[in-house]
Amino acid sequence: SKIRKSVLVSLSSHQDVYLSGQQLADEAGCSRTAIWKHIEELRNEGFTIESRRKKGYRLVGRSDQLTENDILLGLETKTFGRNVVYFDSVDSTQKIAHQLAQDQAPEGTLVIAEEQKTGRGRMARAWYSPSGTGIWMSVLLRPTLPPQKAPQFTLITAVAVVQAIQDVCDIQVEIKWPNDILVNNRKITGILTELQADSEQIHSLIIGIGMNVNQQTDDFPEELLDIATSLSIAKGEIISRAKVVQHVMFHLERYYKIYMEKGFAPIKLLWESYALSIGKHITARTMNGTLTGIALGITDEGVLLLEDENGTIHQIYSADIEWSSKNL
Ligand code: BTX
Repeated sequence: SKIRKSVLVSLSSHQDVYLSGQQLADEAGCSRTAIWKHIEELRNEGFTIESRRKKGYRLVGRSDQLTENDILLGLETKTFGRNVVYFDSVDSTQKIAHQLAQDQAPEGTLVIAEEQKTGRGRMARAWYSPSGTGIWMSVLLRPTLPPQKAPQFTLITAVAVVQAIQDVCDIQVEIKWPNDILVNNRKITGILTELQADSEQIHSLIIGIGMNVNQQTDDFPEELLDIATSLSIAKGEIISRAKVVQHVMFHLERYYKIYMEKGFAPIKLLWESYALSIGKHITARTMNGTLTGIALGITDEGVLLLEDENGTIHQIYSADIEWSSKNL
């Protein structure tokens, strides 16, 4: 409910002081009696809210944490997310997962943090990963495959994330090739696939997933205001992060199995059904320059096909995509 969300937002942004029932009621636009009921409801949902006579209410803690127990309780996978390595704060879960890969950690190991100090995106870009509101995690896989297959895992992960979001939030999301998941044209999730490999074989694959979950509009820094959004903004409710993690693990494990048994074709079909860019006029900025044309689809390898004005079809392995004004 809107009131409950308002109460929670007020309490969570003033965790060091008590807020009176009247203050909360004013902010939520309801009566003090209603506030009292919503506080009870929040307690039932697992929030620890202290109340003091004449002082008011204070949020002490919340059950929506991402520790090993929070993730394991309700997890329906065989291996994915069964070995959880949790941090309150870390530089980057990718970095930790790379180390764990070297240390023979089992496949499906999940590294997750409340906060990343230096979360990263592709090409050394920064990924904003504040405490308490998002999901910042890396999954370790060890597929017996040549390294050329690695980019497909970004697409497999995207399909798994889309299905997890649909399960938990039931909202419309779209994939933008290769690694963004969008809601209302704003980025809600970014995926970063990295690998340790020799020329013939992948040793380990580290899939980084950054999901904006409970941020409100005010929580994003200026430069992200127009490009980022969160599940909570889209849905209008506070979302359980642990539940989202569990569903992502579930679908990722499922699609990984399908992929290893049947190849990329079944995933490709699903991916294309969620993709935003197919059939559109796009601009692709690659390391070797900029191309414009129609996005035809992806190949069986997960490579983007772009047809330029002369009818030449280009294979694009890595790029940033923008819609051209020609679509309008
Ligand atoms: P990317 O290079 O496609 O996108 C990075 C760009 O996205 C940034 O330059 C910025 O414009 C924008 N951005 C930064 N932070 C956010 C955010 N929170 N929400 C929306 N947009 C944002 C995408 O890279 C891949 C990101 C993977 C992040 C995960 S988190 C767990 C793991 N650990 C780690 O260090 N990275 C991965």
